[in-house]
Amino acid sequence: MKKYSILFCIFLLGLIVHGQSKISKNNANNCPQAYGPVPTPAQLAWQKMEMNMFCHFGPNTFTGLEWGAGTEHVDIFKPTALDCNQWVSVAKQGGFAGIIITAKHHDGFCLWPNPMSTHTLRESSWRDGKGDILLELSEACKNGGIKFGIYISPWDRNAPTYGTKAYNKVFIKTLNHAHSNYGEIFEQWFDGANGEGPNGKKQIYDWKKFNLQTLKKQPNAVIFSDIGPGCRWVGNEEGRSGRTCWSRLEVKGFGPGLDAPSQDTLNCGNYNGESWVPAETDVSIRKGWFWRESEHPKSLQELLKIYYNSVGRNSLLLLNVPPDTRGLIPSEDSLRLIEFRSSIELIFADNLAKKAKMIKASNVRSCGSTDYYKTQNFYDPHRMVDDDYDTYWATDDSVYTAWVELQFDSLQTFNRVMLQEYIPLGQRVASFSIEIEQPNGEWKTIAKETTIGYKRILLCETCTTKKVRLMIDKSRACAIINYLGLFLDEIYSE
Ligand code: FUL
Repeated sequence: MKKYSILFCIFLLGLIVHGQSKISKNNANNCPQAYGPVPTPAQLAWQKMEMNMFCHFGPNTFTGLEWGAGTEHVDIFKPTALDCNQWVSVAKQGGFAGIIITAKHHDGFCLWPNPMSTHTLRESSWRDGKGDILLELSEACKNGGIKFGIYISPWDRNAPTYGTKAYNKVFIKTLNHAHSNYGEIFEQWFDGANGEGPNGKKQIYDWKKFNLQTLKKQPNAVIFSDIGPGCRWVGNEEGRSGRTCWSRLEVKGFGPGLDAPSQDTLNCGNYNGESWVPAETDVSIRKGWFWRESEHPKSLQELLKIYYNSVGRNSLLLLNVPPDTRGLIPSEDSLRLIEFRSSIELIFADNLAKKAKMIKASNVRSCGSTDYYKTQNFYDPHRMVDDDYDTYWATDDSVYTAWVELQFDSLQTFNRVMLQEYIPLGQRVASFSIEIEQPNGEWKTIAKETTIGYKRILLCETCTTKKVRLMIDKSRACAIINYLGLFLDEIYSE
């Protein structure tokens, strides 16, 4: 009996030791654990796209209206030289990773032969009713190696069933059709707008079913609405994300449209939001969303400001570039986009932080394993200046306040600081600042901000120094920073 008890004890001990070695093997590098809500793989891939192009195109392109009435004759839509490959080539030259097209705007006109509507390209005389812009654009995107997304307005001023329960079914079938025939859709855009007014038709949208239907056919689609679930409206159409911008949002009790949180909340997110719903900044390159002969693209300076206020503030930029009545993007817009892209490339070509002869930190997370990067710690602050997204400087679990100091051999001149938090593990930093050493040896704070998130670009005075510090003044869990850049922008001036 005693012999069996001893054997049993040895067996139990074996199980425990085996379990422990498994745990330490799984976390040999003492990886930080996720904090709060985190992005799904689709949301992360979406955030990394950084800039996408929006194309508002439809009857309004021909009438000059912003909101069509839904009574426009189908033959009004008659592009003379449509070429979706041209849109894709403009998008690529402008540095956009995807295109989102208004497949159906508020006037209800469908840019594809939607079987649920009689107000589509099929009923028009354009190309003898055989036209399908979703098909042409999705193929052009595929061939050009960029992603394809669609905007479908729930508000429909043409659908006879709008304002009745039956409309939700029509809308779900509309989604089903658009999501089944054009390959992978990276983003589904649900506009919350409804201009029916007090005496207009009232539609109670079944958002839950709209989302479920979308994910049924397009499981990787990021769903945009005022409150997500994939990404949220930034709260304005001026191209401005909040200076404080959490990717977290409190969605319980809220809905898109009239039930949305305040525009300020959408702009900044919620400190304690239970869901990961990052901000998307939608803004037009021209005054209106649809092309009009009388309007022209924004200046390079205006576009750079939008870039800094969106991509530079933890938001994705969705820039609307509307095709004209030919079905082409005018050359004044495409030339502006080429300037825009090359300016961004020039500004961020040379990360001065890489030249630092020493980068030291007040705390570096301890790492059990030495075999990965051989001599250096896995979480060493140098990880912030390598080009690997998945390596980072991290502090120990109990450390919420820390600093990193870069020391250079020679004086460096910069006026932009770029930072990235490793968001696959959540958003943590709530307050940080940048300091430089002055010629008299004293330190000076040149920026004091709150959130970082996926990407933060600070615009500061032009500084020349040999020492720069990033101060994490408050992190909500151990700090995890995967990028630090110092740049000199000689193009944009505020
Ligand atoms: C708004 C719409 O009403 C505008 O026409 C435009 O489509 C913009 C992107 O969203 O809510």
